[in-house]
Amino acid sequence: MKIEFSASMMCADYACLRDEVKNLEEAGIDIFHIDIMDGSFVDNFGMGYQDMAYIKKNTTKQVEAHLMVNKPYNYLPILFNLGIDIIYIHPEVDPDPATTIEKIHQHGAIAGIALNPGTSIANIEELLNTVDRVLVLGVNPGHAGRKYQTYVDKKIEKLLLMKRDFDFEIYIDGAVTQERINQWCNLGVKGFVLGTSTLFNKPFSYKEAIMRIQESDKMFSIVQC
Ligand code: S6P
Ligand code: MG
Repeated sequence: MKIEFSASMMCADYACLRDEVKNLEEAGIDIFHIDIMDGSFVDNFGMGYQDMAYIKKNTTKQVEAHLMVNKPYNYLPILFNLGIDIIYIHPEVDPDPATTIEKIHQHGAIAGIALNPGTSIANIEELLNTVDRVLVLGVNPGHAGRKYQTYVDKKIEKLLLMKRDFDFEIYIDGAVTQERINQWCNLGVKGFVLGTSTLFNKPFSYKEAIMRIQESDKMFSIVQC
């Protein structure tokens, strides 16, 4: 199974977004991850329309929007207009998440739900019938550089078991360290969102960062087989 890596673009250097996109692409990133925040669902503002438009226009890679906003359905027309490939909503702030997911599918995009550490699987289980992806947040939402909530491990384990009965893939966002990638990459987690823990603000290039991750991933696979 190929593991996918997303770059969390709120951690990028906005003084040179053009170079950032190019260097991340060349480094082998699979997806550009855009955190959209409304200052209400979380106490922060993330990226905006222009950022998404620029990145989408300047890459051939997939672009995903992680909507950390209330009423995520309000944002769909904008995202459809930009051709965003993957859309994650937080289901607890949508009164009818199944309809929102249906609309995303009707538009031909990939639909996912994002689960905060405190959001229980019991509350979203039926939605697992409808989504392509589940984005498990390892940190409380809204900021980069936050501490991993270790109780999330149990939720990932549960989802890995449930994946057998449903048709979705699991991705992890937040405090994705090398250790965490090694912990999950051979157990069925499909991808990881890379932020300050492994990719950004490092004394080495993005290419080297991805190489280090992939080499370790490979070594881990060999040990496991
Ligand atoms: C968190 C957001 C994430 C962060 C990412 C940063 O609310 O959804 O996408 O940007 O977690 O990574 P790190 O390694 O700094 O936690
Ligand atoms: Mg995110």
